[in-house]
Amino acid sequence: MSLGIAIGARVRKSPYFDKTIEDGVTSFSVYNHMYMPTGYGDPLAEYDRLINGVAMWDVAVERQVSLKGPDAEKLARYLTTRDLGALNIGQGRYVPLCDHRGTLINDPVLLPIAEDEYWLSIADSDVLLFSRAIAAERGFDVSIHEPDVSPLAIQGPKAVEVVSDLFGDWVRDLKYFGHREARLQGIPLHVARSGWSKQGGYELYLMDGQRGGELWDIVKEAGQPYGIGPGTPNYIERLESGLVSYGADTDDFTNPYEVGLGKFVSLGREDDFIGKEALKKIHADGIKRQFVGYKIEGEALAAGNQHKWPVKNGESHIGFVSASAWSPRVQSNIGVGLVETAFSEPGSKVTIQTDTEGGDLSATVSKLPFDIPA
Ligand code: THG
Repeated sequence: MSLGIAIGARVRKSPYFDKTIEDGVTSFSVYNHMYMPTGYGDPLAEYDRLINGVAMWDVAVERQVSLKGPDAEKLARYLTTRDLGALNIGQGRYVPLCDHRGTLINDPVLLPIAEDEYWLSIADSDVLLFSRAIAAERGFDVSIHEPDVSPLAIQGPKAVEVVSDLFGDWVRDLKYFGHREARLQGIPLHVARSGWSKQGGYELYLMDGQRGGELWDIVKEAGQPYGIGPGTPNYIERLESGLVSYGADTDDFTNPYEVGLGKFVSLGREDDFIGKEALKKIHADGIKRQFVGYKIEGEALAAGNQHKWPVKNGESHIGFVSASAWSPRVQSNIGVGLVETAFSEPGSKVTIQTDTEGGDLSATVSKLPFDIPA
């Protein structure tokens, strides 16, 4: 089967778009109304670079929602479920956002940029619209817009070498989610220690979309001694690591407790935040589903199930598998998804109704992240 995605003027392009084409991108998804590279035609090489070397990813789709003005901090705190405590410029936090029903609507990284400016580095949903409406309804004095900022991720165990060659040894001292303004041959950007993998790395938040091609070339050149190559947020590694993919793993009823983000919900906060009342009730009632791993029997699966595969106990539908692949490190097919809590204990046996030639496959529920044999 060979399916295409239409490339046109309606969907937004990353500043690195032309460079990703030059470097052989073979597939895109759409995320925050932009094309996002999802592969360069050699998934195992891309996986190997991330696990053992270094890869560069066009993640310009991680758009920033800038909250700016006297009430920016107040709005940031009101939008997030987390108790942010003291917030210092140059730090960052992973901050789930919920709606008034306690449903997860995004899982951004919050970056305090200035006393009166906060960026939400967002996953795939319209936080700009939501936060503008909330700010207006609350009468907050804040302006909200999407700045010209486009992250380029450098991920993998050798990322630190590439980034310190480019910027200096200070990048080694950045804490996780820490960020600092810098320039690279005059290109304005923020260097952050972050990225959607557990292999370590950095993100360069390009602040001039006209200079994406230049930045791409500089990073590619600096990475040559370390064997850098193109990659994308990695389908297999994120399953192994148990990172939640908002939209893939969640639906319109998913709360943060179900997907392991309960530790970022601070019901004890004295101030109000969106979803607080609903989340109190959800917490008191207990969750009905939980995000788990699956070890799946059968032939090696190609990465990426097109549909959410139903998970069954006999004939009853008890959950789904939102993503699956063969894991070279676990040496098994693995998947993730939500399952009813009665079946969420590691070791539970379930049946997965795949849409592959293998048909129904037996699977065992596993904890997340998966154990990686030494
Ligand atoms: N980069 C940037 N913005 C983003 C993403 C990104 N915005 C949203 C999207 N990814 C998904 N959200 C994330 C972002 C970071 C992490 C997980 C999901 C993450 N988690 C660590 C972990 O789970 O180990 C640390 C969490 C913690 O303890 O605070 O890094 O990729 N710019």
